[in-house]
Amino acid sequence: SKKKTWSWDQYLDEEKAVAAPVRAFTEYQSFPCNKNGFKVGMRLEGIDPLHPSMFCVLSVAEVIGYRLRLHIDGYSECYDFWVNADSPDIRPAGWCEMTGHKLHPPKGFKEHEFNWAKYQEACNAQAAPKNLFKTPNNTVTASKFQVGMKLEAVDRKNPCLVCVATVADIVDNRFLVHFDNWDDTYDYWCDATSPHIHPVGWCQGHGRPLTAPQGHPNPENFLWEEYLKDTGSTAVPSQAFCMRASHRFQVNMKLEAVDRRNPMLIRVATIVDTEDYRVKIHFDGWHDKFDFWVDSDLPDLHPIGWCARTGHPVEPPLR
Ligand code: MLZ
Repeated sequence: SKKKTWSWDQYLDEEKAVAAPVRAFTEYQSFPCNKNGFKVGMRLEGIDPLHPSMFCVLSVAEVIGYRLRLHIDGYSECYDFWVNADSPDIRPAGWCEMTGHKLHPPKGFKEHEFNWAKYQEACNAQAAPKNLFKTPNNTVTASKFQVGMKLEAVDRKNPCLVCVATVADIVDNRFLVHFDNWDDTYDYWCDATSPHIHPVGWCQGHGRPLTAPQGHPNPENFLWEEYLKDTGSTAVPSQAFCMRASHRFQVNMKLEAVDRRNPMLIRVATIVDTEDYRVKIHFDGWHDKFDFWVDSDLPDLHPIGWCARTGHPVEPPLR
């Protein structure tokens, strides 16, 4: 018997459902305009998702459609992760040296003994050509965010906390938010339009508690004025913040979403709840207990037809 191929058109028809409109998606979620040119074995540099302050030596372990599984050289495969081919988190070999970033070498190498040319020769591997990487299109206007400046930021691992934070790094139009006296596992990259960041004094102005730096001698009575003086730092100017408008997704809209328990899979999904900057994702046919909230601009959400267009399998609803 011939297996009928699953189709979005037929499914939307049967379910009397609507697709999330393409205009609701960001550039990094929508249909790409180039092909994924990365090949298995190519080497590159990129952000370690578990340590966002670190740029590591990576190799392409798998390519499916517009996505890549990346391996952190010298470390266990359990740290492999998936990105889209246009991810701003990946850079060509030599980028760290060129931009004054520290490159975390493969396990077994000392920091200063790593050399790309020698490493490629030793691995008999090719560096991913520069033209495969997305080039930042926005002519980077001098941002008012500068390294070392302080701000108040949502701890995205503990989203009810707004904490004392510092701009720790800047690349193109994005900067790294680091929480004072915490390790880098809470760090995240964002831009000036992020809803998670606020100027110094925002908590006080909004009657919300501000979490002081870890180990602060008097966390209940944290005073910015004193802290800025003690740390010899300045606040990010409040005009630097320009929070984006809320998203345009609505409940019941259908889309394609990466399964975060098995991130090589993209599933047919529905938006089941919304907040201004977040959506709750449900995988069609699966139990509600697997539903989860994500930022609406997560690059793992795509319009219907994205998989078909980019040559990626899509997991149809469970029946
Ligand atoms: N319960 C956690 C909270 C950490 C908050 C860090 N914020 C940057 C802990 O104490 O480890």
